[in-house]
Amino acid sequence: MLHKNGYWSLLCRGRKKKIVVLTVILVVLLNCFFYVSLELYNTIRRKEKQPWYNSLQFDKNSYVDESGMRVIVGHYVGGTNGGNLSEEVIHKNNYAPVPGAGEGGRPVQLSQRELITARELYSLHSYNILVSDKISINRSLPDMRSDKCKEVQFDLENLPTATVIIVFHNEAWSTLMRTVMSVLIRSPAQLLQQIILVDDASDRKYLFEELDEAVAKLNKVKILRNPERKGLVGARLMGARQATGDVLVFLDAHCEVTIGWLEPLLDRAGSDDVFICPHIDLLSEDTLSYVKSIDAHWGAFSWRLHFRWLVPSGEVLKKKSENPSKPYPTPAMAGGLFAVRKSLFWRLGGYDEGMVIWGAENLELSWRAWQCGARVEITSCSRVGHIFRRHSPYKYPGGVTKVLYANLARAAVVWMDEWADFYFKFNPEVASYRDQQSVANRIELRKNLSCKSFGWYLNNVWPQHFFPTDDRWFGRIKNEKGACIGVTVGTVGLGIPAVGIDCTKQAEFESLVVFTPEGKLMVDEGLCLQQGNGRAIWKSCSDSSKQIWEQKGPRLKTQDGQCLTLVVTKNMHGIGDPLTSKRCLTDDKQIWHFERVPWR
Ligand code: UD2
Ligand code: MN
Repeated sequence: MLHKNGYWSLLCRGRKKKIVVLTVILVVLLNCFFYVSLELYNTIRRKEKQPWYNSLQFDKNSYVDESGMRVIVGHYVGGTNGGNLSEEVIHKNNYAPVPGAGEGGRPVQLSQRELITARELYSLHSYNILVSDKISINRSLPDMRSDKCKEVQFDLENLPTATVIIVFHNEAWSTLMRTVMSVLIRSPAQLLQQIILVDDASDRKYLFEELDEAVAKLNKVKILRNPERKGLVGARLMGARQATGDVLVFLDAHCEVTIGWLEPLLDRAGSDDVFICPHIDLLSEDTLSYVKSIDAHWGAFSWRLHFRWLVPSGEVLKKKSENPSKPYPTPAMAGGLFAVRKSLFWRLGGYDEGMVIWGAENLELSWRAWQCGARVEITSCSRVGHIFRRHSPYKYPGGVTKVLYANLARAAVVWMDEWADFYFKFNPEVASYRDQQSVANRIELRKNLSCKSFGWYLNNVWPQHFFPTDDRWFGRIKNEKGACIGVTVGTVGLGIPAVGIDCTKQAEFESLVVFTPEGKLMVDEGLCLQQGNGRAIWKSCSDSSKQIWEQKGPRLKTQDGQCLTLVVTKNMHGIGDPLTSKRCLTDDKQIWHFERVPWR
C-alpha cells in the first residue's frame, strides 16, 4: 500500500515538485491579494456612498433617527464658526445662481472638486453654503399640500394681516434672502403687512450694506439691527415691538415657504387663543432639496428637556384622518415657526427676556400658552421648509452649556412645579443654575394670568407623557442576577432589542423606569418595553397590549401569561444579555426586585 508521500512522489519529482509547490503558494497569495483589494475597494465605495458630512463629529441625539422621526431641535454640540477660513472667505457673499439649479426644490449635486470646497466652508453655517449660493433666491418649489388642504377656500378679505419676523445672526446671504423672497412670492399681497428682519449683531460684512441694498429694492421689508448680541428672544421681541400687522409670524432665517402657507396660519391665529405652527418640512443641509417630513408629528420633550418630535396620540391621529385640514393640538412647539395674534402674544407676556442667545424659549412659550388658557397647534395645510442643522454654527458667549442650562433652568423654575424638582434632581449639572435665576417677574406673570399647574398640563394636554407622577411607580427594576431594565446610553430609535443594563455604573436616567398603573414600563424618550417576537424590545409607547406588563410578586407577566426573563449568556450579571418573555418557571432570571426611587 502506498502512503501519502508515495502518491506525492508519484505525481511529481524533484524540480517539478518545487514548481507545483510554488504555483500553489502563488495562487494562494494572488487570491489573498485579490480578496484584500476587493474589500478595500468596497470599503472605499461604501464610504463614498455616505454623504460627506457623515464623517463630521456631531451629537447623534440631535438629529434624525433611523425612522426619520426625531428631527431634533434642542441641543447642540457647538460649532467651529469658520475655523481656519480666511477673513476674505468669511466675509464675502458668493451668491452666483446657476440657471435651473435647485428649481422645483430639487437637490443640487456638486462635482468632486466642489465637494472639497463645500466641506471646507461647512463650518461657517453648518449647511452646504456652496449649494445655497448656486440656487436662485427666487427658486420654485412644489406645492406640498394634501388634496384636502388645497380644497380649503379662505375668505382673504376677512383674514387678519401678518407681520413676518425673521431674526438672524451671521446667516448666509443667499439663504436669508431666499427666506425673504419665498415669503414675498408666496403670500397674498393683501395679507402681508410687512417683513421685519432683525439682525442680532452679526459681524459678517456681507450682511451690512450689501443686505441693506438688496432689502431697499423690496417692498414691505425692513431691517432692524441689534447693536449687541442678545439672542433670538431679544431679537424677536425687538421685531414684535415694531409690528403693525394683526398677527406675528415668526420664521428662522433659513426657511422656504411653499404656496398657500400663510392663509391657514392667519385663519387659525385670528381666533386669538392659539399659537399655530406650520408643518415643518426639511430642506436638506447638504443639497438643499425640499423633503417632505413625516405626515403627523407633534412636539414634546424628554426627561432632560430636549425637544423631541413624537407620534401623536391615537386620538389625535384619528381626528386628523377624519379631517386632514383641521389643525391639531401639540404639547410643545419646535419654536422657530409659528403665528400668533399680536394681542395674545403680548397679553401672555411676550417672551421671557431673561433667556439669552438660544434654547428653551420654545418650551417656556408652549407651557405658558397651555397653562395660561391658550393652545399650541399645528396645521398640516401650511408647509414650510427649514434647514435642520447638526451643530450650531455660532458662538455662545460663556459656552453653549451655560447658555442652554440657564435658559432651561428658568423655564423649569417658573412653569414645571414638582417636575422642576425632578428635572434638577436627575440633571445635577443644571441644578446649579437654579438659584442664579431672577424670575420674580415671570412668576408674577403666572400668578396674574391665573395659570394652571404643570400637573394639569401633563394630564390634560399630554396624557401619554412618560414622566413620573405620584400615581406611577418610579425606580429601578433589578434582576436577581444583577442587571436592570433600562435603555443603554445614546440609543435612539424605535424597536431596539432590550438588554439587561448595568445599574451600578450607568448615569442615573438610564436605569430608571416609570411603571404605570395600566402596566406600561416606560423610560425616557417615550420608549416602552414591548413583548416582541421572541425578544423584548423598546418601542415608542402606544396602545398595544404587548406593552402591558403585570406585576405578580417578583415577576413581570405579559398579557398571555409569559414571564419577563433575563437570558444570561455572557456574564453572571446578565449585563448586555437579552430580555425576553418565556414560560414562567422557578428561575432566578425571572425574579425582579422593585427598588422605588423618590422622583422629586
Ligand atoms: C429651534 C428653533 C429655533 C429656536 C430654537 C430654540 C425651529 C425650526 N427652530 O432651533 O427657532 O426656537 O429651537 O431656541 O423650530 N439666532 C439669533 N441670535 C442668536 C442665535 C440664533 O438671531 O444668538 C437666530 C438664528 O439665526 C435663526 C434663529 O435664531 O434664524 C433660530 O436659531 P437656529 O436656527 O440655530 O435654531 P434651530 O432651528 O436649531
Ligand atoms: Mn433654524
